[in-house]
Amino acid sequence: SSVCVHGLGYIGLPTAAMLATHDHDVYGYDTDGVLTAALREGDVKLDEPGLEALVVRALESGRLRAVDDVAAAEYHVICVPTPFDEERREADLDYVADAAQAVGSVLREGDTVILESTVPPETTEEHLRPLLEESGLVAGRDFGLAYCPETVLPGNIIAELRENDRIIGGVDDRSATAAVRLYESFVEGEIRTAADPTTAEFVKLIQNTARDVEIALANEIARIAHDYGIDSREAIAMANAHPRVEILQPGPGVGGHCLPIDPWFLGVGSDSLDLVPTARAVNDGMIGFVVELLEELLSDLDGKRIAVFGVAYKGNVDDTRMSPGLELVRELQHEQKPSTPATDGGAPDTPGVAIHDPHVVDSTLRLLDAEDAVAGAHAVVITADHDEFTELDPGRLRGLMAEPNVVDTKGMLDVDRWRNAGFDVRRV
Ligand code: SAJ
Repeated sequence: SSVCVHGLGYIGLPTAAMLATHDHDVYGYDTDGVLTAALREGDVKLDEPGLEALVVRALESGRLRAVDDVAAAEYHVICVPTPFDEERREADLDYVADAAQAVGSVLREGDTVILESTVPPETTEEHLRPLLEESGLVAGRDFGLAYCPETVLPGNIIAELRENDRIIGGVDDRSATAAVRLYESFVEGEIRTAADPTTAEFVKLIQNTARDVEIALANEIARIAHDYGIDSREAIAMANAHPRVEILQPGPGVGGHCLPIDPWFLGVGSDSLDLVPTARAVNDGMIGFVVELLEELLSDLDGKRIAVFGVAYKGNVDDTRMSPGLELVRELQHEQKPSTPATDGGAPDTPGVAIHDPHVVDSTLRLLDAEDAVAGAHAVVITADHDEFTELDPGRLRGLMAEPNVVDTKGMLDVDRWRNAGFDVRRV
């Protein structure tokens, strides 16, 4: 079939390439002309294992074309960002609206439109549908309309795109059947149809909310364990030996563009959120706990230099959206304000805070290599579990630091090795 994929980010680009390598003729459309031009040269800016190879293969086959104008196609798959508007406490659906308008301009009878972006319940029916019907065509009668959430894990996108189960909610049976036909061409997992798009939207949100709440429990356990002088990771590992207990791992909080946001989408049309916002607050509060651990080591943070290792939102990705590492940088800059004021725009270049991240490329951050970051520092804090950090040589770092302290928020360092090298170690 012919497919136009709208939005070539972390989801749209791999989806477009996957479809193109499964015999579809794919137009990859993005409003960012710089991005599409780079793609035509085979230049993939996202740090995702296997993505560049897949995209290059798709481009070389001639079945994937990165285009600057929306193309007519039998299927339109919308994969645009849906940020959370903090002030209005609602989803920002502007990109969805723009995509709907683009689709509407080329929509024909018999085409099928599929929304993949994460959205509050009822968005497909109440928001997208009327925008598309401005074309004069009617959903369910003249064209198909379905919601099919992506569920892939950054860092493992290509495998999960193929292997994960999918949920499809169509506005009617024909829409659902048409959407199923597209996904079954490359999905090896099970494809399930939900009663309607709203149910499918809800399912996606409760998946991410479940994970957020489960991580909050792990984080709260870590704080309680700390009060008792217990190693929380050891305790959790033992607890998990029970056949019906599966506690997740504590850390510096929950980052990314999904888990910190999706629980709020759930509450856009409901007053029944109670546990969920509390869990959010627990996760957001973990940076405060990390600062407490630093204060245990240094008593006073003022005038101290802290090296923050990992400003990606999690290990082995380059994405810094809502990252705990950056949140810590801001918090430390704030703590140190009197002697070392932060510059405007939140650009973390306070002399008291140094940043190192082997995955992140970001010209607005002053990123240093590991040794420059620890030079003269009083503590290192690990805030993302990048594989590279297991290779750090504590003996060598110690020689460069003002004081040998480390806070490992991800429990990834070999504690004995760091202690033997003279470090005072704290772990979340
Ligand atoms: N984290 C912990 N402890 C854990 C697991 C994760 O603190 O035990 C933290 C991570 O460090 C990170 C955050 O949680 O800061 C989120 O990481 P993640 O790997 O759990 O998930 P994401 O945000 O990368 O991707 C999630 C996934 N959702 C679920 O697993 C239910 C993914 O499958 C979704 O497709 C994605 O959100 C999305 O796009 O919605």
